[in-house]
Amino acid sequence: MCQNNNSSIETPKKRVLSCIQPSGMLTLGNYLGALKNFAAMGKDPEFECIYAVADLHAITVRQDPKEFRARILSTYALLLSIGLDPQKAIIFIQSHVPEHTQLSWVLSCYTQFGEMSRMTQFKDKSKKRPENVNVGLFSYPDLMAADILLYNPDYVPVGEDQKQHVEITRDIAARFNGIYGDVFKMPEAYIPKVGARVMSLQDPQKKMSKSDENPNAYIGILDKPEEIMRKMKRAVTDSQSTVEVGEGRYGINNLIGIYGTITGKTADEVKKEFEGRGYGDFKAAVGEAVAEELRPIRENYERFISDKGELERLYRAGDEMAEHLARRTLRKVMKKVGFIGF
Ligand code: ATP
Ligand code: LTN
Repeated sequence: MCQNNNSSIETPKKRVLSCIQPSGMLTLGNYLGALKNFAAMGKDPEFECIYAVADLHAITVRQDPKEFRARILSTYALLLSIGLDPQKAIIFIQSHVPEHTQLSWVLSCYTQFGEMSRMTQFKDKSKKRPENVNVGLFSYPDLMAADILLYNPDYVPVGEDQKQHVEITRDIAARFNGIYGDVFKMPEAYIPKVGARVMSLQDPQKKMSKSDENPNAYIGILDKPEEIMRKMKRAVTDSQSTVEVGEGRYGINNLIGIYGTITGKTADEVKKEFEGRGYGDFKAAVGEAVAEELRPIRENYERFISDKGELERLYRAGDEMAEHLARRTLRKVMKKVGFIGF
């Protein structure tokens, strides 16, 4: 039989890159806003995916060394647990690929102080932690731009709050390309239509955040079903009784968003499903849907985290593949700028 082996006519795969910080217990917000997309894209043969644990970014906030070490590894294990196959995706640890910090310095010299000062994350985080407004927190987007531009991705899956950082990455890339020619590919933020902004269960006008002081405000990806049900039961809603999206109904809107993202149901379908039923029923259904969605992740995680040797073997292999790609881009950049010996 004649086999069609003409791979040259296949459309090239689109490249995807994203990172996640090991800065705390990851939440349902991180999962629905970012990780669920990482996994879906990782399984799609149309994409070639590169994901990293952004440990360098995490030290913009003071970290306890022992806890930090454990969290870097557990975040890496979580990336594997969402169903990513390390044979198909490159999964690595940012600090193990020194090209990230090297490129970050170069990019910082092509970033204007004024444009960096407009980053809302910097403004928010410096207000939240006035005792440690460090320069790393300010220049954070240059490191993120380096993470992205080293790999020339087509798409960067992130939650809504990171859109501005992808935009400044594009501005920096365009500026650099304008001077030196086409060095960087223009990346596009890939933001989920639903789930891009999961809100706190206790203050649903605020984003669900792993750094929230109140653990009832967020659901951890590794929370047990009983905990999930308990937190859902306590979720702040309103004094009305209908399960439907409405202006100012932050709590209910958030729960409908979570339920819809997991079940694939539209807000109208959710409304019909719970017509004539109370908030109690609805919250229980949301809790069950979340617990079921997270169950396989928690089970995979327990398997991965118990084999540290295998985890190290996997991240070493990922680091090496990432560095191979990163080195090529960095070399090109250094040569273009005029450094010698590259
Ligand atoms: P913190 O809450 O401590 O400020 P974070 O969770 O926002 O941190 P990361 O861990 O770096 O920060 O976020 C990882 C990814 O999860 C990002 O793409 C971010 O956009 C997404 N994300 C974080 N929180 C939410 C949320 N509540 N809803 C949707 N996506 C989110
Ligand atoms: N800043 C991001 C994490 C992050 C990232 C990246 C995301 C670091 N480097 C590169 C996408 C691409 C955050 O806080 N969520």
